[in-house]
Amino acid sequence: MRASQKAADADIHISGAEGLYAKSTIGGVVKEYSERALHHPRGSVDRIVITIEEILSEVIEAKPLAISTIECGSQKQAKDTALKLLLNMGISLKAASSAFGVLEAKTSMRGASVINAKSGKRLEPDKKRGIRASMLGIEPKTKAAITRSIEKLKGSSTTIIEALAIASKVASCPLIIAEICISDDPDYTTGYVASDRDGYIRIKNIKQKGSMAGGRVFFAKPGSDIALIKEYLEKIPVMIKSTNEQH
Ligand code: PML
Ligand code: MG
Repeated sequence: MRASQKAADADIHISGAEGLYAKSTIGGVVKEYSERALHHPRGSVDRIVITIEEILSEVIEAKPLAISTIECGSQKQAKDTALKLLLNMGISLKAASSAFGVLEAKTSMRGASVINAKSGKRLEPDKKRGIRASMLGIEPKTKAAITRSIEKLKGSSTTIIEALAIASKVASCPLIIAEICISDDPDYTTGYVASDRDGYIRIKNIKQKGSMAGGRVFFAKPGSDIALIKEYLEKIPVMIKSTNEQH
């Protein structure tokens, strides 16, 4: 689903969501997605596009990243924490600064920016749209187990689970080293840094309440072919599923 609001120069992205679902559940999902778009904290929408597509190709499985949370008292502390984590994951200072530039820009993108983890150069072919991690779902038992495990966390469990599913697919892409996300919802101030090695690390207070800025940045291994990254993230179906040891 993608929903937007017309504006003088370009449409403003309001809401987006995706999933892999059993055919029998489609009616309920369409209702849920349209209602989400119609009552979104980013503003009113005048266009909602819902695409329903049968998956015929093989669905790959990927494990959900382990969740941890870092409490930060201020935006500065949260940004410093995110930066430290990224540097520790092998992201250069130049690339991390380039990412913060994208995440703090006034207009947020529908998709994510992909940045070379060393040079900091943006790689996505369409800089306005970005690359949207799509064709991903979370297997119902895994979703139920994660929902139970995050009950005590303050935050919307739907938001956390959907973000975790995206981060887990992104981390399963061999050409991506790490991701940083700051929600573009004005009332949601928790962001995250994620990687296959370190898991899904939530960072509290990474933005000021009321800000419409935010988005996602994926850091690519230097020398990666952006066409392969785009193909994997947008076209290859991935179901997030726990292994038995994770339950
Ligand atoms: C979004 O708005 O889609 C991003 C949500 C980030 C969720 C962070 C968390 O609370 O785990
Ligand atoms: Mg959002």
